[in-house]
Amino acid sequence: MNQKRYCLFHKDPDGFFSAYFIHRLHPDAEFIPINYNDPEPVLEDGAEVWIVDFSWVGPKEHVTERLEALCARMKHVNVIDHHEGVEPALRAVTAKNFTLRYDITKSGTELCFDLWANLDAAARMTAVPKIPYAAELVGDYDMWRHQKEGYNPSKKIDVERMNAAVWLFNEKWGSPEFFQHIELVCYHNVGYEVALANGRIALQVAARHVDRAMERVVWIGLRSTAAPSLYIVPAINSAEYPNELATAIADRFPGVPFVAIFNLGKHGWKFSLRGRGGAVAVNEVAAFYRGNGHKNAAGFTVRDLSGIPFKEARPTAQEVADKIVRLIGKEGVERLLRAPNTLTLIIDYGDLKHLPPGPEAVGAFEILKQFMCDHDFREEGFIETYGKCLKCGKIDAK
Ligand SMILES: [Mn+2]
Repeated sequence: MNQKRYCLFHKDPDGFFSAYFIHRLHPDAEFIPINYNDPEPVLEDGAEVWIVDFSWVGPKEHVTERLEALCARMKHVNVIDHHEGVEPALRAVTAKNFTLRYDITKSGTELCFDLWANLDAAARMTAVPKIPYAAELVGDYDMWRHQKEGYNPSKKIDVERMNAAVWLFNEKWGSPEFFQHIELVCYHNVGYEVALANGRIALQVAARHVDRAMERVVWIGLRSTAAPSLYIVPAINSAEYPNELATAIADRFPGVPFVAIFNLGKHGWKFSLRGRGGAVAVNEVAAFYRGNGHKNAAGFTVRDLSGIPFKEARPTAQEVADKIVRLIGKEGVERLLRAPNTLTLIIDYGDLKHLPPGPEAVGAFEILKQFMCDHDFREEGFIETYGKCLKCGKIDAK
């Protein structure tokens, strides 16, 4: 009977391509896509196990003991990884049947390619080939090399397109058809070109989703285990593109301590928090809601939203007008409208000053005007000039 083999690979493009090169080495292996928080897969004892672009399931602090336990059951365990922070845990594994290939400077794809290419070249007594360009692009994305200074700009676009394209592969991850697809993209021009074209469309779709989602920003209140304060942060309800959305919100609201993406999942409302590298560690926020993660990326799930206050991202023009009238009364509004720089005054009024000049501020002004007389003030040019009612001349703020 053949030796039973498993290959556990990380559920991302770098993991997919890592697994592809292990597949070239051991096409008979059973390929299992996996993430840190996934349940431990059921593996037959006595097998040979490959764990690539990844270091076994569960929390990182238990990696050593879990790998030791796995080694005790298996014929041999190979780990090929490059993820930061896990190296000490991997080096601490002492089992004799454990082989570690770890290099923080290379992608999982490169590490697995190197292993296969060297063995293959030695067996054929040929020169070691160069890594396929598609695989290089996937590895560069994973290593974030395309975001570093000096990276060729046209290659950067290809890196992003290729990574987006790989997420679109619709064969079952780890199936023979899936690896055929990767092979096509790596070794056939048409496969490569089609992937890049698909990736381009995928990025366009993502950009449009982000644009639309940005119109649904809400502000939510979240607590932390580390401080008594309630953080009011911008959030977007979306099941898709959490990373792209987090970047987009953070760019739009540069002063906030962190941002959140949330959606209703199988087990409740899932919140993903993204920190800004500042004073607030989002894992301490997640911990308040029994979640976990890292300083700049963490998450939690709640059964319902009763403990999380929501409000609209920005007051509408009507809300601003209502609030000003409530605060200073109709006479106050009348005074305000007669004053010079009325728009500025409205915008700066108390806690409403976060309403920036723009369509909403103009809208608020328009609503306020309605308190001044019964005529329709929507004639063009009125707002810009703080003019008077063209019918009764009641307001003159000049
Ligand atoms: Mn990787």
